[in-house]
Amino acid sequence: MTATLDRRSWLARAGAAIGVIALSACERGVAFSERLRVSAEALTYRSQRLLIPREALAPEYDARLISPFFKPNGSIDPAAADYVALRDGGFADYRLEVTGLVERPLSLSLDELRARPARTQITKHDCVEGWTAIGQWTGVRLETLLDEARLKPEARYIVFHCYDALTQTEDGPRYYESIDLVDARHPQTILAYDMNGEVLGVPNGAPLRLRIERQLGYKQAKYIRRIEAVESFADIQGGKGGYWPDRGYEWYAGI
Ligand SMILES: Nc1nc2c(c(=O)[nH]1)N[C@H]1C(S)=C(S)[C@@H](COP(=O)(O)O)O[C@H]1N2
Ligand SMILES: [Mo]
Repeated sequence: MTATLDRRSWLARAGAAIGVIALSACERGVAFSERLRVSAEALTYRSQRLLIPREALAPEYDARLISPFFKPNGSIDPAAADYVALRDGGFADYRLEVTGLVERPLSLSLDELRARPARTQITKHDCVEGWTAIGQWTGVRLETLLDEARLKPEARYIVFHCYDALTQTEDGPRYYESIDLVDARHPQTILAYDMNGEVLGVPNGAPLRLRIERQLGYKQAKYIRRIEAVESFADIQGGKGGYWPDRGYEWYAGI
């Protein structure tokens, strides 16, 4: 690749990052100028990170650096009736469905998920709002489940369908997100059921949430109901691959 091309792609990515900043909507309560300042400081760093190979690991931290408070953000207490019923039953009836372009669809209880090899990682969460928090996550690697379900060759993206809806009912559009197979198979991409050594609480996405450590906070789908392997996400909700991407955010939110 020539230097000119490198520079051009850097500018395109920087432009995309600015787009994200300008359109940020999950930043209620923070003055726009403050967001711009905070985000501008992050921009140089973020642009450099974008040049790192996508397979590279995100930094992991010492347990002493775990944030005393990990701010729950976005939905923090879903009110959809199906979620409330599961929560009231201590998630005993919860099943993670793995569907779509797979040879062998899965339906797994939390005990079954916990019986699989677990990965623990201490990483930094980075929300477009301008705050970060370091947390410890334990869960099953997404790749483990995809290999069990056996992806069909046409599968290109993994979609995460969540329980929560902005309207707080089952009828409204529910949160969803999607990632490609490079991120899906990344060693740090896990479905987490524990946070900081304890069972994941409702505010942070119980009973199961995604950790995908090379992307921004809004990609970290909480309250996962179903995982679907697809060839394209054009026909899902707004067609942009995620709740916030449908509302102007970048689909690829690399950090
Ligand atoms: N299902 C669902 N997942 C979600 C959200 C949400 O509202 N609903 N908010 C996103 C945003 S913007 C952020 S910053 C993180 C917040 O995760 P936390 O609550 O553990 O801090 O979750 C992301 N995942
Ligand atoms: Mo966020």
